[in-house]
Amino acid sequence: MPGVNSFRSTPSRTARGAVAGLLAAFAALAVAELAAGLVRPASGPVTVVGGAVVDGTPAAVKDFAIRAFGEDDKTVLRLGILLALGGFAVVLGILSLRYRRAGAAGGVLFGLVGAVAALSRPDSGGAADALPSLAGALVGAAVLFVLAGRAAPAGCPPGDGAAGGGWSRRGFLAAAAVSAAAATAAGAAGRSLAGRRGRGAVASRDALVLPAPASPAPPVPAAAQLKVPGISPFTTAGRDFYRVDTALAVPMVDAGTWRLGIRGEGVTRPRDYTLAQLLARPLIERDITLTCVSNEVGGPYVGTARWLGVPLSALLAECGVRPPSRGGPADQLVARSVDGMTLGSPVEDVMDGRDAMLAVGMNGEPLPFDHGFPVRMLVPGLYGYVSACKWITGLELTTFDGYDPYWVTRKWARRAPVKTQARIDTPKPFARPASGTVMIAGVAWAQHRGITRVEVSVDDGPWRDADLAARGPVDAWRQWSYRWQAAPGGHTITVRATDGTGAVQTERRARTVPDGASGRHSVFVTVR
Ligand SMILES: Nc1nc2c(c(=O)[nH]1)N[C@H]1C(S)=C(S)[C@@H](COP(=O)(O)O)O[C@H]1N2
Ligand SMILES: [Mo]
Repeated sequence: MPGVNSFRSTPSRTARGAVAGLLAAFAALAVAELAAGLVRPASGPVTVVGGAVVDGTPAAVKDFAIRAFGEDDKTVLRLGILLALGGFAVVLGILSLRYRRAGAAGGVLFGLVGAVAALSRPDSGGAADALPSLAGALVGAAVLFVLAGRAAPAGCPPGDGAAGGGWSRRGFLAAAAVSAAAATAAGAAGRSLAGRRGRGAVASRDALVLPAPASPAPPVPAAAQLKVPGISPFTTAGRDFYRVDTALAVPMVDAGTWRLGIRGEGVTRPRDYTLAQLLARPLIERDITLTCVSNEVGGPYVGTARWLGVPLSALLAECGVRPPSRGGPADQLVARSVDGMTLGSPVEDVMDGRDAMLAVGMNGEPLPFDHGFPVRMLVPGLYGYVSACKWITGLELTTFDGYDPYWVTRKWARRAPVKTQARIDTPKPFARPASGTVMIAGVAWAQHRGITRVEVSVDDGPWRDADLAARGPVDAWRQWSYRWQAAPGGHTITVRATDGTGAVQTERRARTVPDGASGRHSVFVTVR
């Protein structure tokens, strides 16, 4: 019979349970990190669960996340997972004071969730990927079992409860300290292991010497770069270049062991290329603007770089590929990345003479890891999600009827040429410029069609021609500016572009899903 010391939940007792739960979760994550360092860094539980969340998130929510958190979306997701895990750990810890075995079993259950997520990742390295989650869960469960035993007061009711364990402040604190210290050490060891793995990739990038292009970028006239403060520079620096991908852990690919396979329908000579083989081919260098389909009207997910790469059309032709217009059986080119991402482009576009390429260089350097080292694909005129595969490792010729790549299974359009857009870079929304001459300026893009005109309207007044910067490459954006005589008061500035086909940018507003935002960018300012 329980005596005077029958089960009581006191604040300090609850706190001990919570601490036990959190320490167990910490130990689990640390051990998992260590195991992931040994197995494969991307198989860690937070990464795989995060990846599963990313893949399972509906397009609209993902789009919202990109909009709300921008490039911090991955940090926010990681934090969210850790917070959720922490919350469950606290609950499990408190529960385990009374139901010690059930608490430990709950911990193992979490490990199973991680293991399932790991095995279902498209880049899963096989059964071994489940190890980090399982090892972490087992250790976490053991830590919880021990700590819960020491956290529960002596004389608790027997049974599934804290039988055998007894509350001793010193015993609990000692066990807690030991587990925290061991977990910290395991976590640090895991990180250093993961870092060491990445080191081969870093070294291979450091050692890479980019060949000179056989076809250098046509010179961009100095007058293509306007000297208006606040305007986006013609060339976007690598560190300022937007990044959009689903990779929670940036793939660290060793250029020395990297291969690109080309196979599929109509590929009469399937081949695997090493990086050295690609670099030995005649390379082209081009200024190309890349845009994300998730870019809102006026949004930041667009940038221009000087890319160095292998012409893709010739490479495909070498493998026997013919575009549909010349009788080829495949109309979709599916690119696959080392992390299992798939992106599909029209074969016709890739082979129609535009500068579609497998890029190896960005602004004079090997690709940054964030932007796809060692090789990524680019097709001027198409949104990134249907063309710009980073960390590419395979090209498969197939049909649009036969295969839906990653984003298409998530409600994005199969085909997505970039929509003509103009953006006001300056003045910024809600700026308060002084009255008089105000420079309005920005960029406009319609990759592969080019920009022939940009017009500005103030307060829905008549459209007035903006000054276009000198004509640069047809695949890059074009700067524009407009000298505005501003009178005091609130004003709405709107801009629209006309592309090389003569089409004026539509005023019809469309959301980013399914094939890119449309409408015109407006900025409200208050002139002083
Ligand atoms: N492997 C891989 N490649 C990818 C993606 C991705 O998630 N994974 N995202 C695509 C999208 S949606 C865009 S807009 C571009 C962005 O390229 P950037 O990050 O270099 O700007 O990469 C594309 N290539
Ligand atoms: Mo994108």
